[in-house]
Amino acid sequence: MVAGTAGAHQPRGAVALRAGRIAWVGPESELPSDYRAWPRHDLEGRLLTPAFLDCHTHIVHGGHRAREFEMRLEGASYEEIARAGGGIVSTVAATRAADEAALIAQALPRLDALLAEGVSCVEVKSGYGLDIDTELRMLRVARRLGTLRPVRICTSFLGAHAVPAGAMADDYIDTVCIPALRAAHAEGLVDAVDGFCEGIAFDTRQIARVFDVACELGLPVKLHAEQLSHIGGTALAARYGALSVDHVEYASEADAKLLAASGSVAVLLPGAFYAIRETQLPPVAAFRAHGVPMALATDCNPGSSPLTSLLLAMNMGCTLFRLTPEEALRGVTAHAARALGLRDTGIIAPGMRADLSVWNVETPAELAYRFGFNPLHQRIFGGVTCN
Ligand code: DI6
Ligand code: FE
Repeated sequence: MVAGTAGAHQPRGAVALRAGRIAWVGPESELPSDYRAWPRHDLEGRLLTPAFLDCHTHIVHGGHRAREFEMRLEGASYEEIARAGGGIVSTVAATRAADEAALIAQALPRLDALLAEGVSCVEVKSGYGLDIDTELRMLRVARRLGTLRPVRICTSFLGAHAVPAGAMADDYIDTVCIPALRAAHAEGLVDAVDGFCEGIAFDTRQIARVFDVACELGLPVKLHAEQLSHIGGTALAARYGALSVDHVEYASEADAKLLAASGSVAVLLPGAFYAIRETQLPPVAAFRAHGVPMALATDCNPGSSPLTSLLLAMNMGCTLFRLTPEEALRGVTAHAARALGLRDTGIIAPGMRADLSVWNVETPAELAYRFGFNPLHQRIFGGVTCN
């Protein structure tokens, strides 16, 4: 299949797809003669991008937290709600109560909303079980989602997300988190290991104990770090060669240097910044200056970021964090792929998977500039047109 495409003011481009991979890409005028006789799919000048990847989500969870939204409007902060027994642990109760079918039924509309905007790969975290059974059930559900829709799912084990009510953090790490990680890994359910390093969650020493097990199992790590305060999660993650550090509003210039050296991606989550009305901006200028790749994701979760639009995350990344539209586009494609450790997607180049999105726009900037509008024309997943 050959897809002819271009922006309005660009020369027409062409991409040759074979067996689910990109075989050739370049100006249509230079299309090698071998490909000229192939069936052709004319995109009529539409913009073609790599398929988007949402590299940080919690789409598998039970229930919602609209009441907390009201409480925040009445003046309570995200941290106050968490310390009062709301927040993550309240979603834990709803998730434990939901069986596999119920979790799938609740996650599918969220997944479908992402796919409808050109996403073809979604990272899904556990972390609302905080017991062995429920953590494994969440990850099984995440894997199932990948069989129910044309999408690639990457799983992250997030047992170190919150301390369950009545438990002590260190005890929880020993008796639940680490055994759950080992069991989930044995079942092939874990692509990466994540944690929440924060005053209301786990400190660097506790996260390091989980990361040590990840290393022993040969699993890459990533970390929710420096979201609400600066407690050293970024430096810790860099020491473990993390794929990504996520949120990072409170990260410093020194952290940016460490990330550049470790090759970790800074995943910016403007939906959470917006929803909890954070005022500390992530150090975008330092990330740029030191060459830290920046990704953007929805952080879709029922508390701090009930967002199921990666296009809106791009707009917010530009408007709130002052990313350029090009940085936003890289943030949901090449850099998002890197944040997931994927080397076969995120750019349009020979040998890459034929995961592509076709847009009813003329320029890449149009993707980030509108909000509340979906210009997707078509999604191509593994070389197959999905809609
Ligand atoms: N940071 C987040 O933004 C989500 N988890 C985390 O560690 C929030 C999870 C929630 O509020 O339910
Ligand atoms: Fe998160």
